[in-house]
Amino acid sequence: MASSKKRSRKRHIGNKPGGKPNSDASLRKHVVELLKGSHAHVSLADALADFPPEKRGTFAQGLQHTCWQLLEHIRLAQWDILEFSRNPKHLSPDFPDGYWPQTPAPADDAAWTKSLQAIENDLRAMIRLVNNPRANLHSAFPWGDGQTLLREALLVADHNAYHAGQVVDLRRALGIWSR
Ligand code: NI
Repeated sequence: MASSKKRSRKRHIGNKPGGKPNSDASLRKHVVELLKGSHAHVSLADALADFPPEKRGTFAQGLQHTCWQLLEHIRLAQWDILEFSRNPKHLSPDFPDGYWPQTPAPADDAAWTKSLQAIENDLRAMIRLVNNPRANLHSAFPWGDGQTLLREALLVADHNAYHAGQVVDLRRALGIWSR
């Protein structure tokens, strides 16, 4: 591990007037934009918005998952990555069963809303971690196998974007996507 004494302390966030751009603040900004994920494609929130309740557990021909399955998978994976990034004692669920719901449809309206809200809350928590200037993006966590906060944040953005695309495809196949 590199000596922490050699690491320069950045007291200023953002670009210093007349100085070099602050690459740390710039990287955090780009990663947060990626996590919000609506520049190059539909955001996860938009993909899931106003999903008709009666179709939450419906399979479309040729597609593997219902929207409830995708929603819960997104929630579980994001929660696991977030907790791994901030909690040394976090235990990941069994793969793959622990990353998917038991049933193709939610038990009720409340289950759907709870899952959706958890996804929003956990995403905000990940963004707070990335925005915390005291959290080093590049140093390996003292736990794990060399993972960094930067790697985990990019993993969340990548995974959410992949499954947001699947939600849009599912909606198209079910005839409930109007864009
Ligand atoms: Ni996945």
